[in-house]
Amino acid sequence: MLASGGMAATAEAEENSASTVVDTGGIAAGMADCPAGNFCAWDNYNFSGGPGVWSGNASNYTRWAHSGCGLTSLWTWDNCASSVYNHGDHCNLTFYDGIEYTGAYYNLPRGSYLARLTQDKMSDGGNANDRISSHRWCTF
Ligand SMILES: [Ca+2]
Repeated sequence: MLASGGMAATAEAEENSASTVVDTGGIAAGMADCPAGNFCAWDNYNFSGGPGVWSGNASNYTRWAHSGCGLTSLWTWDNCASSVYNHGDHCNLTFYDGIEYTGAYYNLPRGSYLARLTQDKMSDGGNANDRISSHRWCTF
């Protein structure tokens, strides 16, 4: 009896888990545009608008054009990202407010993503939205 009850509870938990995946299908769809081995950024929340895709370090986002970022970013990725995904194969990643890996930063573990950067604080306590100007792999 106990074992049977336990199994039922497990099956129910799996169903709940599956329905959660369905609810976030839109998010997963955007994230699927980020190929394995890369760090990706989108100019809107929930992985929409982009992505910018980087397999290596990027010391200065003004060198990476993206029309969706508009005039305030001079049509580059500088100070533009609103959601990000570390889809790297083997490393964590740090992104920075300043170019050349300077200023406030945020440590993003491998496999982690941030769907709405207004909700994530950088090292100076300010939120991370529209601030990223460089990133580097394997920093922590
Ligand atoms: Ca910045």
